[in-house]
Amino acid sequence: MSRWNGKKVVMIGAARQGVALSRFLAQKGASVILNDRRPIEALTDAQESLSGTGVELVAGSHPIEILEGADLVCLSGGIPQNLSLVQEASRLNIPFSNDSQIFLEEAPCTVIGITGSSGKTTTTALVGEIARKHYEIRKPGFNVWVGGNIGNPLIQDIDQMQADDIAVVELSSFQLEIMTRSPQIAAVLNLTPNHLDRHKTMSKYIAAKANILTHQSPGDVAILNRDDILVRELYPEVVGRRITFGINPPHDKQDSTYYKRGKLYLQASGQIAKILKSELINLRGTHNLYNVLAAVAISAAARFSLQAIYDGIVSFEGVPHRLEFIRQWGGADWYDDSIATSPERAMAGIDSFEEPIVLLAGGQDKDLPWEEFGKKVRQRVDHLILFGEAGDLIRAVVGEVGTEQRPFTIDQSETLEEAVKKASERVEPGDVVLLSPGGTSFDEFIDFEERGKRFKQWVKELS
Ligand code: UMA
Repeated sequence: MSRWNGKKVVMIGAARQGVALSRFLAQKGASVILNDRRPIEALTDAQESLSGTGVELVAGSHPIEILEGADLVCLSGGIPQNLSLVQEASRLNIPFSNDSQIFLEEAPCTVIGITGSSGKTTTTALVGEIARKHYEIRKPGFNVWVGGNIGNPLIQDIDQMQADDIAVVELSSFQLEIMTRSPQIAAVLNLTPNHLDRHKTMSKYIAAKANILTHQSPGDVAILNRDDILVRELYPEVVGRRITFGINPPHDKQDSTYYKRGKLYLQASGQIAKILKSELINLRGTHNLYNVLAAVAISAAARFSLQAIYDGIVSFEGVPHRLEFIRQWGGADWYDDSIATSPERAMAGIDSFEEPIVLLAGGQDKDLPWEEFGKKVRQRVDHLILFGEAGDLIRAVVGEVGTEQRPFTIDQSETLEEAVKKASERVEPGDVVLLSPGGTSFDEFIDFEERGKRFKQWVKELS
């Protein structure tokens, strides 16, 4: 009999996480109410996918009555803590959980958790690639599971997992916010302002991220960015082994990865191993060099072979919508970096190129500071094309067009589709056209993936 037998669970949010966790809990004997503010007609996918599981769907609002007798309330990533239903559950002292917490409690195998303000998905996918290379040779018959915030909740696969498998999970601050479990191998890639509309203050945001390592045991490993001041503040939280990553070699013999004269190195237990030449990495930009250095450190923590690390990095081509090359048109290279939903990330996108840049920026703001982004645009962007809700805000920060001064032109449009047309008029041979918006997609699209897909489609249609 499972620990869920006879328990009453209220799951809030009926999309990917909510549906996967509801199904899991119902199969284990819990009586589950799945609640969503969307009307029932908008939830046909959830309804179909859960038919026969016994999960009760409550749609259209968040009625307080569903909390009656609840033993546990589970929150999907997109559910804010200030939702009245969540506050009422808190007042009633009903414990909270989510798919990632329950996954960590139930997973039979080692779990690698990866968080940070940016680079999570790329690093998670790259570690997954390295793990697969390692498992092919060293552990045939066992599996590598890659999921979490990257798109697929791994709770749905848990019954197929074996003790010698490994799970690589991307964890967001939304998931970590309420978590009281940490993975055996935990990485914090970087900490910059993000999601402040939800977490309100930077210290609350950092506290949420810190949960990835505060519940570790002495046998566990934490991988931290030693070039990031805010991440370094987490050093005292580490209870097990610490491996750091960063560009310059550390001054001591600490377990670490670093970059020196075009090559990446791993230093572990006082021994130094050359991993590979950086020219073999298929990803652009310094931020991606950090992601690779982090992936090497994580792989060392998981004891993947040096050969697997090398093979995994060399064969890794990146993840869609992250500085993804689309095509050449008008003599320019067009890139989709729709994932850049904060000014910080858009700046990393801009920094990935040496060529003259036509930048498409906008979308919806998350109450984030844009001043640095404004400076970066004035230094590096030749033509700025604004779109969506945040257009006016960004325009105010960048300032007006001056003579002999970047940006040479600023255009503004309502929609991304119009912005693509404007870009096609501005572009000159040798340019890079970059969608690295800095804002979220929710003013115009379901998510950044839909925004990226539509952008690619409109760029491919240019004639
Ligand atoms: N909803 C309500 N009431 C509300 C708000 C939302 O009922 O007040 C409902 C919506 O109607 C919708 C559902 O909640 O039906 C949406 O929940 P969700 O946003 O958690 O959607 P999922 O599809 O389950 O996506 C989540 C993650 N979303 C968020 O964390 C916001 C996905 O991360 C993740 O890939 C997926 O689970 C699988 O694990 C996306 C994301 O944007 C990519 N993450 C943020 C980021 O990376 O910056 C954290």
